Amino acid sequence: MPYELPPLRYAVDALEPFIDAQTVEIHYGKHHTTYLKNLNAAIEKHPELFAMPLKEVLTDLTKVPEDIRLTVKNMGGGVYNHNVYWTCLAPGQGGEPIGKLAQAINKKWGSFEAFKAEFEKAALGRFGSGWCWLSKNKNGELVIHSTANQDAPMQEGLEPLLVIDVWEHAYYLKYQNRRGEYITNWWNLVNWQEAENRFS
Ligand code: MN3
Repeated sequence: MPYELPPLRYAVDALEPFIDAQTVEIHYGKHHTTYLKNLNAAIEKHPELFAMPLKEVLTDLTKVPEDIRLTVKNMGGGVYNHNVYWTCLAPGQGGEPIGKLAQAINKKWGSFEAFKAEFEKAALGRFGSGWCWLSKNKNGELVIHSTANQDAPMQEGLEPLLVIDVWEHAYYLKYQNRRGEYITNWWNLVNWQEAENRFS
């Protein structure tokens, strides 16, 4: 069975005014959907891979036959990373981290404000297209890091908790070159419950 696109948990205009409806429509309906279409088309050549969860495929790409490995890395990462991105957003959210994750953030960075500043720096500093993540390493410690293109945290041995897409297609219609303003507004949509669930 080919991989499927998880439905959006909210309406395309639900993230307004921070992320506009047209951006969500194109980002989810065209970009994300196209990654999925291209991933499925590649895996059709080795359909036994469909039996594995996508996350597992991306965690160990050596299991993927060489003729489709690069396509699976790029297109599969495009699908997986966006799956995480949409669930990390929710209308009427934002505010501060909760639960065990809040404790871990305070322990590592001293305060939510200090964490935010470092996360924003990493998101702004990603040159070109990519993603900025809060992830957990194998020792359960929190890490802020960014990945290029459609690389996924699992390829660095990390477990993703929270992500912002900093490809221009994620913000250009509303913010043009103002990535910093998009990042500032993105905090208003962060689904901390989702991040806490992933952490615990
Ligand atoms: Mn994107």
